[in-house]
Amino acid sequence: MSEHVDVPEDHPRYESLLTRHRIEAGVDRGITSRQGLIAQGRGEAFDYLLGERTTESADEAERVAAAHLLLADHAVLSVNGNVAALAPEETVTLAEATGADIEVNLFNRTAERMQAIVDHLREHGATEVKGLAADARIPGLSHERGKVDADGIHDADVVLVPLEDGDRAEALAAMGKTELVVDLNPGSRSARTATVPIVDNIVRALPNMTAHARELADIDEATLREVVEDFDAERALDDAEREIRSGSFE
Ligand code: PTJ
Repeated sequence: MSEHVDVPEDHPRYESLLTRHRIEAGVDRGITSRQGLIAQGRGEAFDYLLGERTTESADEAERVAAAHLLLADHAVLSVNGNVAALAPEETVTLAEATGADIEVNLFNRTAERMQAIVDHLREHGATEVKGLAADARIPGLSHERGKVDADGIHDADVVLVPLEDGDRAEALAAMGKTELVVDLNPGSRSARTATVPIVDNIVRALPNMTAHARELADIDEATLREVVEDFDAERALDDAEREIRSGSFE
């Protein structure tokens, strides 16, 4: 088990250390896979290079993603073991603010981990969590990795896929879905496949998307469509790469 460690609030890496402890606790509770620790390390490296903040460009992408969720016929927030450990409450709050469904969708799927994540999300306020039915498939993906709910991700027109692996992001895009990807690596296949790549930490991206969704909630549909259509994914990725190259590091 991970030992309890008090992180001093004045530590320069305070947020980052707290995030690490949440992932560790996720592994201990059977929510996060051990590979999730490696994914977290990779994400941290990019976050460090980005200055551990939401850039102006990422903020714009989060606003556009919020507009997509509000415009969707059926939006689904996909949750894996890392997202469940890092931001369960923030996921539930975004779902409530946008009317989206929540579905657990794992790369390393086991029945135990699926159930542990569903229970964890319920403990954090989710009323309905999809993913256990697994009565449909993402075409082109091997058995366990391709399992989804027929009335969830399979049916959705807009899917938020945070920290996704490249294969699945590509397979979902091939199904014609509008894909909103949160990934700190602007060079990853998932980010490059996305309709809206959000190069930001999931712990900052979700609350910021909720804030944007609340602000956009009363805006007319034509204006929301303008927000979505004005977005340039290629430019967002270029902006992130530029931020990484020009960063000043502590
Ligand atoms: O819980 P499972 O079984 O579905 O497995 C989830 C992981 C994350 C292990 C699986 O999807 C995986 O192996 O993903 P990858 O291929 O390592 O990709 C994860 C991506 O997320 C990488 O590009 C990381 O830079 C990025 N990332 C990691 N932590 C964060 C992040 N992006 C945003 N916020 C983070 N906190």
